[in-house]
Amino acid sequence: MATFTYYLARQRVFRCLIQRRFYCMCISGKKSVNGVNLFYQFTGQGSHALLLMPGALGSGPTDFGPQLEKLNKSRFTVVAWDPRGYGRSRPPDRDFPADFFHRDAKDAVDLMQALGFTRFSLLGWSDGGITALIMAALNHGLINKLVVWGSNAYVSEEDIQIYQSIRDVSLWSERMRRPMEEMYGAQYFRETWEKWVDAMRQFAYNPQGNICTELLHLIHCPTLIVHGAKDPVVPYFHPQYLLKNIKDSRLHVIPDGKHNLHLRYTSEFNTLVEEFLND
Ligand code: TYC
Repeated sequence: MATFTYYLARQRVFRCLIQRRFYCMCISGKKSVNGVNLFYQFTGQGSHALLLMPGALGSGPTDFGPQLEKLNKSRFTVVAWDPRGYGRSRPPDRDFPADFFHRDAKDAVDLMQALGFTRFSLLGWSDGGITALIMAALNHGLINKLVVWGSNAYVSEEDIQIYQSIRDVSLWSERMRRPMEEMYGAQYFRETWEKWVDAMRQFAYNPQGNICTELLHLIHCPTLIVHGAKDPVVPYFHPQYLLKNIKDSRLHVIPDGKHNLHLRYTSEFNTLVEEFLND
């Protein structure tokens, strides 16, 4: 933590507009990790460190505006990162080798260690939650508590059909597509999204569509699984599977929540998470 505090002192704090609606007194920077310059933001000065982990093609500013702005800054030091090839962690362009979730997990651990954190909790959304599950399973001493939502440990036939139905971004609503096109440009976004869908479909060739099921029993930290009952892309059997296979886990369902429940039901989500982390 000392290294990190020293590092902070040398950074410029600025108020940045995120998601067009939220302001965050965030410090941002890039850190060279595993040969890539990873972008991160952080805010708050609490003793409990948190890492916010975005979803597919996501980034700190696009995926976590209300968390960066509103999570309790005296209790938490909140860090958000952009995985390699996403958001402002470019170059490089994103690719999807078979082990890309494990690669993200190692990048995230190494980034937090490079920033001087010796113990922290994880808030992982969707793909970020898959990465967080792997991190928690493989780094016991490092991970304090875990929160995941919209995540899956394997790919089923139903998931494959959902992936296929959203592969063509020209069929997306303007509201969903525009922020991504603004961040990436239309071509990079379209091509990278298609690569992501194809990579997810590859998991179907693993036994039982495995992504990280064999690691779940290694997760020992307290785990909160959140699910939106109206999530159109992640069926309910996924959070149920996580609940059954992670020892110290509990499930909280938000009845009207969809996939982006933390953006839509911010105060319910933030309160739930803060209570779990403070507990
Ligand atoms: N995992 C995606 C993300 O990280 C969301 C998603 C889940 C998309 C399931 C399609 O069938 C799907 N945002």
